[in-house]
Amino acid sequence: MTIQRCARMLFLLMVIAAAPSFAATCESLSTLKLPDTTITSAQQVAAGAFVSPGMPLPPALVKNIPAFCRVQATLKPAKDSDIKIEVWMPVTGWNGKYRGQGNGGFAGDISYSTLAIAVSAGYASASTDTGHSGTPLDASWAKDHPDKIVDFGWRAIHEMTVQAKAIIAAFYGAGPKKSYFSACSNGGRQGLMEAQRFPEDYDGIIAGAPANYWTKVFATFIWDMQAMQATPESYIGANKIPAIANAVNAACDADDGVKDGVLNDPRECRFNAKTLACKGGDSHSCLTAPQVEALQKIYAGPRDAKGKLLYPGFLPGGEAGGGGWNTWISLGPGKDWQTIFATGFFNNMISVKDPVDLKTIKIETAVELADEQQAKTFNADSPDLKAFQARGGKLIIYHGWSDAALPPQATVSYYETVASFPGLHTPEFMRLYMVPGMQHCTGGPGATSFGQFVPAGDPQHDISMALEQWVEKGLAPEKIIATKFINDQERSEGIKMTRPLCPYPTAAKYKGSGDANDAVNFECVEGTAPIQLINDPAIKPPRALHTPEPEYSRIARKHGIQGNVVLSAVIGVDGLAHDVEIVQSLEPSLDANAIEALKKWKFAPATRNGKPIALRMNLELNFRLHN
Ligand SMILES: [Ca+2]
Repeated sequence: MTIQRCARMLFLLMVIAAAPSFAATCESLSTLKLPDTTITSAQQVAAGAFVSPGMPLPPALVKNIPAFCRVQATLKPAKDSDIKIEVWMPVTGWNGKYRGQGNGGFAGDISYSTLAIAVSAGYASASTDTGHSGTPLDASWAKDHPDKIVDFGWRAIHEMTVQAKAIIAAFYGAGPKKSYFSACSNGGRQGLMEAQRFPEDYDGIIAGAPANYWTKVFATFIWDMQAMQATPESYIGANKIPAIANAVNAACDADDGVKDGVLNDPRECRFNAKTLACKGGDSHSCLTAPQVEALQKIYAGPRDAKGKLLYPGFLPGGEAGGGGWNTWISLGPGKDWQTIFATGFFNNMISVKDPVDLKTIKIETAVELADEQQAKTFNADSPDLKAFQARGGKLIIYHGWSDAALPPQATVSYYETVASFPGLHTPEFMRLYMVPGMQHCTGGPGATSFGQFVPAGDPQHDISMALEQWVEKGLAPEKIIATKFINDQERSEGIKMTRPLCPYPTAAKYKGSGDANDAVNFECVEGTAPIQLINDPAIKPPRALHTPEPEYSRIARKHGIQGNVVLSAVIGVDGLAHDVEIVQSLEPSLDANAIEALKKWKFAPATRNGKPIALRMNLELNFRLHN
């Protein structure tokens, strides 16, 4: 072989080796074969020329959209599946990343606005209707369609992600280097579902106000509806909301050091609904006795016949305004969104022999029915994020303290269950930001813009950029600066205030001097409010089988020290105590002896739905001197 021929061969080989990086044309993707997938259209859309088939997009948003390849496909992973997806890919300037979009409420639509924002910023992106067509408030499609319920519950987002990555790889000749998911509400639940069930799908996930204890959330809606409709006089209409908001602020606003209409941590607020009781006749500025009772129940949260808490209630603060109680709780009997969601879920996704009356069903029965039939499909409450942690995934959760749709304390509880799960090191891969004065996902009296929907420019102000910096550069997010605009609809009018969002368990505290509208005058300090952990009736606590007593120390005996040491420990599936920590100390030598004794204890481990699980719990060891 001559040298020349050899060189030619080498050149040919190089061309062949380089072939996979040759991009396909957009139109040629219509013949792409993927499992359970029919590509219905693949067309290039010129810059600024996209016309939304649904609600028109704001012209300013459309103008920014670059030329992109629009792929529409229908996925059919199960017999009755009909999952529509769209994948949008910028023709030039792709940043090498993929962004999956989520859905609020009962979904039912492709989210064109979020796709537009993503491609405008250089991402390839995908959105799905999750397998049915309808408004986010409509669940009628679900009746007698178990496959479609599963698609909506978890399958559609996963299938969308897998097929979108394949389509991206076919178009550009290489798949995405990094994949991200960011969504709120039901979308937050979708994000946690991905982290728990399909940890390989995303490198970074933002789960906003997650509806991840789905079945319990819907039972909570029923509880509120029953509280509001207990008697014809119980319903608290929108006309009374300003009075409640004012009374709450009068009682608690100043407690955090700044009178700004925002409660930094509403768990600290001891607002008594009775202070609003009408003294003379009924008026907009007071509550009747049945209304006081309704308000107390909504704060207290759903409880069984014995008074045991089934799920955290809603918190005082941020009631006023369009995204607050007016929409979710007080829009009118049968009209408020909590009632609409509860009715949609129970009428269409729960099957019962005899029709149930949601106005009278026992709340524990509602929880039981929902758990039995739909917990497996909908609840994204597993704290076991070991696979997600191991693959280097990063998770950021946020939740507004003034959320009137999904009780914020449930998200704190979820964070705590993950933080105490054996084998997980949450600082490495998870952050929670509780947002003071934020209603559902956005809006409210607090500083509520931090890049969760509209890009905010830099990782210090933009939660998505903070996540990407964490994934790509290993720089973990600390505080994030949130902004309150003078007019949240028209940002060009200027900034009203900035506030830090602090990584839980820290919270923002005013330093005591300086402009309270400037984030620099706040610091992140450890919060002190008690945590309300969710009771899961499916969990049976560990049972102690063998409990050798702790030894007295000579010094403690000499000084006659008696009392209790409280320890916190994870009782593993092996029936032994791990990660033992002191919760309440008595005396150093006795503390040490208590830990030693506990390590010898043997337990029947906790179970969840009959399967052994590890569970962190508090244990009390007594030291009593006998004569
Ligand atoms: Ca305040």
